[in-house]
Amino acid sequence: MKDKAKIRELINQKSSFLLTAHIFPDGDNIGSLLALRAALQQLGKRVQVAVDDTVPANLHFLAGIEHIKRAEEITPDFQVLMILDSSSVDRIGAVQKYFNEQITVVNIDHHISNTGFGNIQYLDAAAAATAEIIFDLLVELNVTIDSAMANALFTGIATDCGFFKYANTTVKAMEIAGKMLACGARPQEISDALESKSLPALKLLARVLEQIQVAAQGKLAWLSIDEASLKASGASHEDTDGFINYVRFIQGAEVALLFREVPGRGVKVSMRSKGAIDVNQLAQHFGGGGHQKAAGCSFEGSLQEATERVVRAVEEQLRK
Ligand SMILES: [Mn+2]
Repeated sequence: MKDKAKIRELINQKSSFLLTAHIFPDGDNIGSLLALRAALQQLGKRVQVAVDDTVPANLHFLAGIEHIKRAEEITPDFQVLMILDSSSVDRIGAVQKYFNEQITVVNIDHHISNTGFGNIQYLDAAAAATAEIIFDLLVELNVTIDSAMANALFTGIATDCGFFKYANTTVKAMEIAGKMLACGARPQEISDALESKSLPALKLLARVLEQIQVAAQGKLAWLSIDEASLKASGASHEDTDGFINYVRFIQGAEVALLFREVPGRGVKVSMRSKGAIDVNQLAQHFGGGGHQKAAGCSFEGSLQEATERVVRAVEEQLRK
C-alpha cells in the first residue's frame, strides 16, 4: 500500500503533527524523523517529534537532533500521528499513549513484517530504508531538500544498507543517495560518526569477540553480551549496536546472531543472514520481525534461555 497522494492531502489539510519511530533508535528512523520534521516545518506546520528511548551518541551529529523529545514531553494537541520505520504499534513504546479517536495515524515503513496498522499506510518492503520512502514523500510534497535534510536522509539509507554493502542495496537507493550528495549530504562526516566507538565499547568488543561461538559446521555464529560484562566495561547498550557485523565477518557463517541483555528490558536478539535463511520469518516466530536478511526480536527471560531457543531454531532451519 502506497497512499502517497492521501498523505499529501492529509498534510495539506492539517496543521499539527507528531512524528515518532521505533525504540532502540537507529540512523534510519532518526534520519527519517529529522528530514520529515524539516519538510513539514517548511510547509508551515507545527511539528513535534518523540522517541521513547535514548538517541545513540553516534547520531548526535545530525542537525535538529535536540528536537527529538521523550514521550512525556509531548503536548497532545496534534491532529496527525506519523509513525516511521516501525513494523508494529508496540515498537513505539510509550508514544502509544497518544492514540485516540480524534487523530489520524499514518504508517510509513519498509519492514516486510509490517502489520498494516493505522488509517493511512505507505509501505514499501522493496525500499532499502524508510528514508528512501521519506525522500519520495518530500518529492510528492514539493519541498526543497536542504543540506541538513539531505544529510539526514543519506544517513538513513546508508545505515540500513551498511553503506551500500548489504543485499538490500538497490539502484534506487544509490540514486537517491547520489541526489542527497548533490543537495549537500556529507558522506565522510556520516561514516565517521556512524563508525565511531567509545574506548569502553572497543574494549568490550575485544573481550566479547573471544567468546564467539559457532554451530552447524560453522554456518551459524553468535555472540552473547550479558549485563555484567556491559556494566564492567563502562559501555552503554547503544555502543554494542554494530557488534553483529563482526559475527557476520566469519567465513562460512550463513547466519549471525547477537544476544544482548539490556538492563531492565530483557534480551534483545539481532539476526543477520548471508544465505538462504529468512531471518524475518525466524524473528516473527519469536514475536519480532524485520527484513529477510536483517531482523530481530526480544525475550523477557534469561540470556541463556534466549540463546538456547534461537540457536536451536536456526540449527533446525540449517538442517533442512
Ligand atoms: Mn529502517
